[in-house]
Amino acid sequence: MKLLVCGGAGFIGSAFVRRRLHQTADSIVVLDKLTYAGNLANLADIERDPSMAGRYRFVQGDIADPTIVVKLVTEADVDAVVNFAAESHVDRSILDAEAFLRTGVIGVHVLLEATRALAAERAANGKPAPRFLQVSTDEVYGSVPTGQSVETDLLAPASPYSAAKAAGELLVQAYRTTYGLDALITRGSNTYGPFQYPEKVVPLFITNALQGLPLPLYGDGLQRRDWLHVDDHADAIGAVLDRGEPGGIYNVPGTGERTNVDLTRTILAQLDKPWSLVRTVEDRAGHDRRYAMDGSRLAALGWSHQVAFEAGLAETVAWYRDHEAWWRPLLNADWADYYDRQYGKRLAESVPGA
Ligand code: NAD
Ligand code: TDX
Repeated sequence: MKLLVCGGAGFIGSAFVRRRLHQTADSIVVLDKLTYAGNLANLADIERDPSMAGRYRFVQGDIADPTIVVKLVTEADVDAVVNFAAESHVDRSILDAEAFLRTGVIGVHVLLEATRALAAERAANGKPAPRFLQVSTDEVYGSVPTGQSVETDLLAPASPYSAAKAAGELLVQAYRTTYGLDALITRGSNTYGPFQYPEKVVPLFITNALQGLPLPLYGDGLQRRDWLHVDDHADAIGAVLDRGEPGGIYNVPGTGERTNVDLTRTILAQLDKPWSLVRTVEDRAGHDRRYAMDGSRLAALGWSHQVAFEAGLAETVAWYRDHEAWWRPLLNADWADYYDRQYGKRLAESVPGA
């Protein structure tokens, strides 16, 4: 297949591109705006590998820019568009939501329009319809006090981030219903692994601990997340792209729930660092207590987890320990500004972690 992968220079997108080029004969164009979270270093190993480099091309651009999107979707006659592009950090959406809506709603609309035009062209030429896969999140369900979310549940997003993701999804579903677009959605769980920008809790706590800096744990730390290794997430998206029912929505669960306190203890133990680094700080506004999803629809496509949580986390901790050259340059002036806005007051008012 000939794929357009939007947001392919980010954490999960780059894993998808790497694994897809390894596992298939696909050719891939990556369209990425290279926001603070996009990083060409995430794709450097592909450019160095002759078995993959010839089937890969990078284009810098915005999914909300119709000129570039029409060129890469409609004129390039792709077989599928896989959209990872988004502003992806809940805390930043609470500080300022505008970019989340621009990319998550307008950007998704631009991609859908270009894919709709391509579908019409292909239908006129008797060619198969292009697929559209929107990478979404468990956060669209909102907090789930008990049980597990199934794909038919109502959406109840709580943060500006998850509201933008839900809005993008609803637009995708509307294009499926109104125009018959072959559009799919995956809802992935909290993802961890190498190449994750250090704002998210796993890389933040690892890199802070490595530097002897405090670990800011929000509220009581008893919020629960179901952790999914990035390679498993990437392969699940591949399985849905290859074998998903037209119009299908698929949960991608992790391997088991953990509280943030448990997660923090495991990270510290793997780094041989003391609990005294942990600071209890003011909670995230609107903080979802728990996410949990049922994965039987995806399992029916033949996908299963390959990475157990403890092994995956140990490998991730080791990766950050060995790849300071990757993360250190990310801690620049923009990072310092964000860190101060997000954690300055919180840390000044913090107490030792319970
Ligand atoms: P990320 O922030 O690491 O990467 C996002 C990428 O999108 C970056 O490379 C960025 O430059 C690019 N991008 C942002 N706006 C763009 C635009 N307007 N045009 C083109 N490119 C743009 O995010 P991630 O963690 O890899 O997440 C990827 C996707 O998966 C997102 O849609 C996110 O909502 C979803 N998701 C993430 C998780 C998780 O735990 N990280 C879990 C479930 C779903
Ligand atoms: O400094 C912190 N302290 C803390 O206690 C940070 C950054 C987070 N946390 C807590 C908040 C959450 O309960 O850790 C948990 C995980 O936080 P994040 O890493 O920010 O992830 P989350 O908000 O759960 O969202 C993630 O999973 C779903 C991704 O960022 C989203 O893109 C994805 O959709």
